[in-house]
Amino acid sequence: MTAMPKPREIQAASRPRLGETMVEDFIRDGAHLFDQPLDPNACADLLARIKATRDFGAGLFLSEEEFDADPQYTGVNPRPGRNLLERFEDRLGFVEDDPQIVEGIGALIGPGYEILNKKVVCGVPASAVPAWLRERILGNPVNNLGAYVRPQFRDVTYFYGIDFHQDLIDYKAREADFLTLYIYLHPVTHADAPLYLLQGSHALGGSMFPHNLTRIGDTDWLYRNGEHGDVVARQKILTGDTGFAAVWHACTLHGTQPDAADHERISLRYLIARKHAGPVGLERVNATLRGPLSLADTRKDLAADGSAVIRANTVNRA
Ligand SMILES: O=C(O)CCC(=O)C(=O)O
Repeated sequence: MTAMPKPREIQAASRPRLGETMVEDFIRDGAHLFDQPLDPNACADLLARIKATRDFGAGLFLSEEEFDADPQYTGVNPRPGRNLLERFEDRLGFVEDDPQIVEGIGALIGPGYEILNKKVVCGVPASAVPAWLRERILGNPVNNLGAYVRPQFRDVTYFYGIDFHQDLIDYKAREADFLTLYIYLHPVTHADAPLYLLQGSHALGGSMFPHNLTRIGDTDWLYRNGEHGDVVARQKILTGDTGFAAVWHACTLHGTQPDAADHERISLRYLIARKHAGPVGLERVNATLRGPLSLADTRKDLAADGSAVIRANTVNRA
């Protein structure tokens, strides 16, 4: 006689598989927010180790004179050989081996995926940013502070807010074959520079930064991508607890406001690319996009030396 399924088994069998849910979420929203946090103890342990490496205060920054003596706007992000996460490689299993991450990402881009990039991202509070620097960067769309940080601390990316952008921005001429995985290592409230995600914005494909966005309600934005049309994208503010994890499409608009708390916000950011040659969920997602999958030019806000030439910011008005 066949054994009767137990109630928990019936529940599990009737629940859509995570991979399928993620593909559906990507088609609709361009993102998936994981239900279960990653191991909070492992997050707290990693956070303590990161914080022990430096004081995330004003001492991070060059003086104005030091900066002006030799301004360097490019090559100031973490890179192989200068990336704090390289020291903690053996502590990242709670992310990279987490069953929901492995299953979900595998469903979207297939097994054997490649980590293109992983790093610590810090939202710097206003109290830590020197007054001269706050004045200089006021209103800039991309306040990646790497240029102003002392070289020995450039193993982390520091933001004082970044306007709505696509992660495709850093990958000229590359197809949107990768995902971003973003993890909070501590609780993130409205004051801690949470991610602002524009759900559904991926639908217009790749688009040059800065983006054409008009606020049309409390949470909605009208987003236009030239000849590729427009879409109403809903703003979702990603507040969350320790271990909160989200993954989004390379064309999904997102950004942060400056950290309004009196302490830094520390997160992990992974870019994960497809390697699998067979069919993957992302192909179904990309088949629904109305715009290009790659861009010859991704941004027009910078001069040749990497300094900002456009001073406008949308997310700060959100
Ligand atoms: O962590 C942040 O404040 C912004 C991160 C982000 O949007 C990015 O790195 O693309």
